[in-house]
Amino acid sequence: MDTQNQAAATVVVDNEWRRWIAENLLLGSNPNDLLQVMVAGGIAPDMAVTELQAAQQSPYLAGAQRLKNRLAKRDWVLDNLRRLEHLRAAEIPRRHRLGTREFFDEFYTAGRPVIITGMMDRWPAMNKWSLDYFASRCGNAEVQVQFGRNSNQHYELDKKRHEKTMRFAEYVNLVRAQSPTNDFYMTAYNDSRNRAALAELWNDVLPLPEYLDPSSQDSGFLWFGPAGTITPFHHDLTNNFMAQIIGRKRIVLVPATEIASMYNHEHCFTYVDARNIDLQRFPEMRRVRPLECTLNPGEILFLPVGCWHFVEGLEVSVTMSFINFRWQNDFTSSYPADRAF
Ligand SMILES: O=C(O)CCC(=O)C(=O)O
Repeated sequence: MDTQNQAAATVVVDNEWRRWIAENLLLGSNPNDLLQVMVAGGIAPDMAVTELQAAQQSPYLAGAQRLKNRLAKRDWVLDNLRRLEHLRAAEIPRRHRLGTREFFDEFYTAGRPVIITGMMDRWPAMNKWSLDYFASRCGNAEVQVQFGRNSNQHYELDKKRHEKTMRFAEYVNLVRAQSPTNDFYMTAYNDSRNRAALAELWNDVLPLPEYLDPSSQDSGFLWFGPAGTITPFHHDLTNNFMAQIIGRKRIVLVPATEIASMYNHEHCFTYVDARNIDLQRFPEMRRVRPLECTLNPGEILFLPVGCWHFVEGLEVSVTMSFINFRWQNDFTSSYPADRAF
């Protein structure tokens, strides 16, 4: 859009202006306000009026308006679910050794988060895992981590650019020495390399047949980092278990039904920072009711598909995440291909 040369009124209405007009008319802007912006942008008033009238009468815009109405109806359905959700207590329930049937009926199929306690008590990892154990058992393994995250505020979106390979013992020493920091973190994204390199550690993790399918290939992702790691607000494309082994994590959740207020600009991400929600920049966030919890070692958090979550490592922390549930968990293949929302 060319906004130069305002006084001479020589700017032509190009397709970028037309896209802007269409978008703003669909958003419900007053055509007179749009006219003023166009004239201030250097478009001759009569040309601006003609273009605005053409847009308002355009059958293309009428088609788009129809889709907008349909989306508004879907938003109404989601908003009803959101309002009903707000009638519940604002907390994530903790359930001790939750049974299969109860988990399935009350949480998995209902898309509700829950913290399950008492299911990891027999895991060898709970007693054996420590920084020393990691270094002594797998120190020579070559692993991949996310590195240099402090230099890029969009480090999660750009995670490919932050891959770094190093010996596991070297990484363990970094974690030991530099806490707290968000500059480096071994995440599930690094898993394709790490699962094979650290295979020995997987022997210390027991299957959870009450909820997970032990025959599945997707048998756990390792997250290991110093205190201070931040995984910004995003949602997963699957249901997910976070099983906490070492250290505590602070987690902020926003149910999937709140998506209309989450400023989801690209793929599964938002720029909203859970630590300091800027209500000037993101006013719709006033409608959202975040749920907060601390996940302790030995606890498993169920994160329903689409549920927004922000995760902060309060201490040196190790988590295993799992997606190999006994029930349908492929929501990825039906995810929209065009991810610029
Ligand atoms: O533990 C973390 O830092 C993030 C975990 C997470 O976001 C996930 O498993 O989807």
